[in-house]
Amino acid sequence: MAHKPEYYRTDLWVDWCPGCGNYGILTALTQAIAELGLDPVKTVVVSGIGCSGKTPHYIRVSGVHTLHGRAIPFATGIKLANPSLTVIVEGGDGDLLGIGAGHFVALGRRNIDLTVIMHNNQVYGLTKGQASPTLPRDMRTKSLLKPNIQDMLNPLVLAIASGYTFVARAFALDVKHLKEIIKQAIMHKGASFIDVLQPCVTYNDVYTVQFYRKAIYRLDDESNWDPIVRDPSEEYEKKMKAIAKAQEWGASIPVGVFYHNPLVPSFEERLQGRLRYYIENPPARQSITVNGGAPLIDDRRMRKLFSKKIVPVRSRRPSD
Ligand SMILES: Cc1ncc(C[n+]2csc(CCOP(=O)(O)OP(=O)(O)O)c2C)c(N)n1
Ligand code: SF4
Repeated sequence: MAHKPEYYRTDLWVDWCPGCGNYGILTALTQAIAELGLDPVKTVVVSGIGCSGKTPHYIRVSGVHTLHGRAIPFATGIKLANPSLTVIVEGGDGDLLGIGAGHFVALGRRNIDLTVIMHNNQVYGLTKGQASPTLPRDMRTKSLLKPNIQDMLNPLVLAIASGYTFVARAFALDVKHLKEIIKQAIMHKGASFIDVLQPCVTYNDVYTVQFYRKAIYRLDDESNWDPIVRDPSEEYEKKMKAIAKAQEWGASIPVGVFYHNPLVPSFEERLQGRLRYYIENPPARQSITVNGGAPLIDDRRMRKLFSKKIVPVRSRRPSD
């Protein structure tokens, strides 16, 4: 049954700073879920820690607010246990590309059907504005004593190189465009990534709303831009073009879909190739008990399973 976006909003007080780009992301995500008519019980929003990490509290679907940098592994477990769910990750640039960088890369390699929405404000908002991995070298925001000493990571290039099969960028305050990109990302069957340019009005006085409004242009407006891979032979060329475009930054910043490859098998399809009944009978549907409540794996069963096959299981320490 279709619901209006308001149906998907909780009554909780939203405590982001007035003017924060996160409001635009929340609105776009809620509208996208409503327009796709997603079942709130079968839709899961998973976040890490940060200002961005509060998103699941404000949206009335299933949700988990996990640990800093650990949203992707949580989401991976949820999706692989129950592939019928729609699972969306909300993370900051620090969360996903700092402490969570290894998990970010692993998701691309696996091409699990998850959607990652990155709130990219170039700073660590919740911990008061330290430089995040997306802040360019020599930039100095309001909260930094000295210009940034480290080089930046380009999130789009990293996503394409890691294997994400849908890679896009949008601006948090262009809600309509962001909503359309989120819908496309959710509908894509594979790992999708959206780099959302999200002004942090409290700690980042370099990448402001005004800055983005002046610099942003739409890839859709370029008559010859076509990011979709329709034949495996196009993959290399489309990736290279997307990587080149992703490096435009400064006076002109492209937004839209950079790369979309629907031909790569998802991790769930790869698993189905090995475990014949994986999709019909995934882990979430399987019983974890026997004989009316005893755990499937207990000490006795473990001993029986392993004693003959691998090494004898000792019941006591050798010195006892
Ligand atoms: C393991 C761990 N390390 C550090 C922290 C402290 N911490 C909390 S939020 C945060 C940074 C948040 O920045 P970002 O992920 O960019 O999100 P934002 O707040 O900007 O949305 C840090 C370092 C933590 N909670 N856990
Ligand atoms: S600190 Fe920045 S990112 Fe966090 S709520 Fe305030 S404006 Fe938004």
